Amino acid sequence: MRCQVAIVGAGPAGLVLGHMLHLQGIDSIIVERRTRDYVEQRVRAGVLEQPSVDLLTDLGLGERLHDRALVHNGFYIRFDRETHHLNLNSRSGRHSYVYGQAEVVHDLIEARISAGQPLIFGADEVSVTGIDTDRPVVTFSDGQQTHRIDADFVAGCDGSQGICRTLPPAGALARFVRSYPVAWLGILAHTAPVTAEGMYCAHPDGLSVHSMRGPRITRQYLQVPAHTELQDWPDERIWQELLRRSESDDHPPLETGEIFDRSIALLRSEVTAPMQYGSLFLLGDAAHIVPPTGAKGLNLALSDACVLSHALGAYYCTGNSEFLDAYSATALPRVWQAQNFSAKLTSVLHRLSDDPMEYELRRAQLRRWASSDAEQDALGEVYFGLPFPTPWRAETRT
Ligand code: RFL
Ligand code: PHB
Repeated sequence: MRCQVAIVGAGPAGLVLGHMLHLQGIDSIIVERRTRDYVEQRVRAGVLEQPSVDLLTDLGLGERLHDRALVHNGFYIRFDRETHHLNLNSRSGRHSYVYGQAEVVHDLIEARISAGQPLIFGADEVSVTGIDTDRPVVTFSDGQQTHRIDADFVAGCDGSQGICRTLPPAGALARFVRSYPVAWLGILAHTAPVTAEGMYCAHPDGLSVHSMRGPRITRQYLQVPAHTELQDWPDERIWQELLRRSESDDHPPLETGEIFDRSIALLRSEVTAPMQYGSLFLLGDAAHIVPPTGAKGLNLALSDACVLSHALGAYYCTGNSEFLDAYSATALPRVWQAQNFSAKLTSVLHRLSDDPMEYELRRAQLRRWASSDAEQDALGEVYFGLPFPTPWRAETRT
């Protein structure tokens, strides 16, 4: 097989990139190691920024999204048993949108298939060679025979556990890493949300997050120690802890009910720089990981795809590789803004140490967020999403 861009991984980064390339007449093959069902049912993110929704709408993928997404003006924080709504859009008029990652992935797979574009699920033994040449090769097995894809470029969209991030020689890319001593235990439950928009409860014993996917489906998280086992958390214990951390004097207690999905994810920040090497480009979680606090990961995957698809568009349209060379330099500043935002939210909302001074400093910041319009505007600017960097498109439009 031969294509211009071989894409490894059919998560949000790979699927959006594939779709944007198709719209520009650039052919790609997406190779995914999991099955379609697995990819479409994986429970993960849920909060989309305004630029992500604008992009998906521009790409013709807005119909189901606008029909089903919950449109939010901000979020709630709860501490000292009091609930505060942070209205983050009072000046900007922008929003966040609650729409499950599984839905985004479903819409993108449908679009790919109806456009007749190649998308290979269940690929085994995926390997990539020749990234230091202009003839990289992706091979994979379908269980019976090995297939070979010759491409001009490889897009590594295979997430934080994938192979692409390990391909460049040792020392070629720098890695910035911060691990946190905590994880999020996440559940989906058949219960009604306790507040109209998502809520972070900064309890002295640790964070609980109360988000939603619909009028009768909640997505909730508990801060737990990093090496927690799911088997130590039967439903009763999960509800007891969610109830305890979210107790308040101004709202009724949480509704409890059937839990139908549960998982644990470690909190971690990581950035690979530059996000490219030879003919390999890294996108999304393959290039960087943010802790889930602030809901940035999926949105960053979309902004990377946007930057790379425009750079590839410029290359195939004009033969000019200047924007491809600048891919990492263009994408990284937004990645660091998201890292900064997620790190700040993580440190204020979680209990990360037993130091009483630390707790008082966190409370002081929570009070600022709850009481200051200026603080809420500043939070909203990043929470609703900084603009996607698209230098080539901007230039050609003027
Ligand atoms: P993905 O989604 O991990 O997709 C990578 C794909 O590559 C496949 N793959 C391979 N394919 C072929 N060959 C190989 N060798 C392969 N190795 C792997 C995988 O099967 C998979 O299909 O990466 P991508 O596309 O970069 O997307 C990133 C997002 O998934 C991630 O950042 C978000 O889920 C993070 N995140 C959130 N982001 C948000 O923007 N808003 C949120 O509200 C939000 N909440 C969350 C989150 C992540 C969480 N967890 C579970 C880490 C909440 C949680 C709890
Ligand atoms: C979610 O709804 O999954 C969610 C909400 C808030 C976050 C992260 C994830 O900070």
